[in-house]
Amino acid sequence: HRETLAEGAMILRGFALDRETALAAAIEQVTADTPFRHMETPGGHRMSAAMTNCGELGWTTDRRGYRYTRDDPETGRPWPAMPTVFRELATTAATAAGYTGFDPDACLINRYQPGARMGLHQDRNEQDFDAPIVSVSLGLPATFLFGGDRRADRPQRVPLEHGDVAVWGAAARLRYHGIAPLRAGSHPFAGEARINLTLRRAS
Ligand code: MD3
Ligand code: FE
Repeated sequence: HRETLAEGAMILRGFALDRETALAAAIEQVTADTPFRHMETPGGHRMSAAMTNCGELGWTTDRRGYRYTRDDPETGRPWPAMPTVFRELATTAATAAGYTGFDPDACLINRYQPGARMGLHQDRNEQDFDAPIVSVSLGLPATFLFGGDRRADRPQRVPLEHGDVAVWGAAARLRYHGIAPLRAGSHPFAGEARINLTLRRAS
């Protein structure tokens, strides 16, 4: 079912569940080619979530800044192609949330192990903010922090579980958001981890 968090922001509970076998195989295939790594922020901090990408463009950070690149800086090769199951899940979820014509060119894959978190931030490295963003939660549950238009706005805490898909755009596109430190546990899909797919139109 569909839960509205705010104007333009929705959670489709369990929307990815009927594709979990194909999703697991696709994640395996991408991460074998271009493994998870802990990136460094411009401020010199190691990100606690491990990341990799697929699609034409991949989000990266290092001492020089946040940006999208065509090549994996670790291997010097293009990011692997976006698996069809990712693209189809994203466009279907966007449509179900009321955003037609979503065509993602970038998929960031985040892996959270116990204690990993993501501080409050806005997603603003994309060329235009007209396209929505689709996020797929897999494995261990997490607490999503849904803030406001200013960093100081106190975030709402929203549980995200295996199979949940969040879609946000329009008035919610630049809302501050983050993930609270992951609690230890085990889940049949991903073991002692949470995996998040964030699908975006970067260019
Ligand atoms: C934002 N990832 O990679 S996406 C990111 O779960 C990122 O790994 C988080 O933020 C993660 O940039 C959160 C989940 C999400 C869900 C609903 C939202 C982000 C949202 C609604 C509005 C704004
Ligand atoms: Fe984000």
